[in-house]
Amino acid sequence: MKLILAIIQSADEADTVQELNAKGFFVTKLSTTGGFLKAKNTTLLIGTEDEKVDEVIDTLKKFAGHRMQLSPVTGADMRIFSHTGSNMVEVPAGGCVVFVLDIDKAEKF
Ligand code: 2BA
Repeated sequence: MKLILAIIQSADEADTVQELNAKGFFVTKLSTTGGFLKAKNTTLLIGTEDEKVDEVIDTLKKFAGHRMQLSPVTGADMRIFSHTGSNMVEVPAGGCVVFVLDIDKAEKF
């Protein structure tokens, strides 16, 4: 048995947890704060069998990992991007820090 501790961006929480639940994983969400930047983030606790750890990590990568995503350009930025003919711009999103811990015993009662 393993306990996966995943610190993700709060914006990615809903989709990530929904996908993990749909795949049958149990998840606990904690509202946390980064010690360095003091920005809110979310820490997920996921207890699972050893052989399912990779499936959890793949899901975290897909739904919460670093990626580029399209975002609408607004306000003053419109002038900078108006020459592209699009009001959408690619911005970096996501980011996940994962720890996998060995669990000696897990019980529910
Ligand atoms: P990341 O390394 O991607 O970390 C994102 C968040 O994940 C961190 O938020 C923290 O909440 C958690 N985290 C990361 N590594 C951890 C660890 N070893 N133990 C416990 N929690 C951990 P923040 O602390 O606000 O850090 C935000 C970003 O600032 C970090 O992104 C990293 O790029 C930078 N950073 C953090 N601490 C730093 C330090 N001491 N010196 C230089 N840069 C630092």
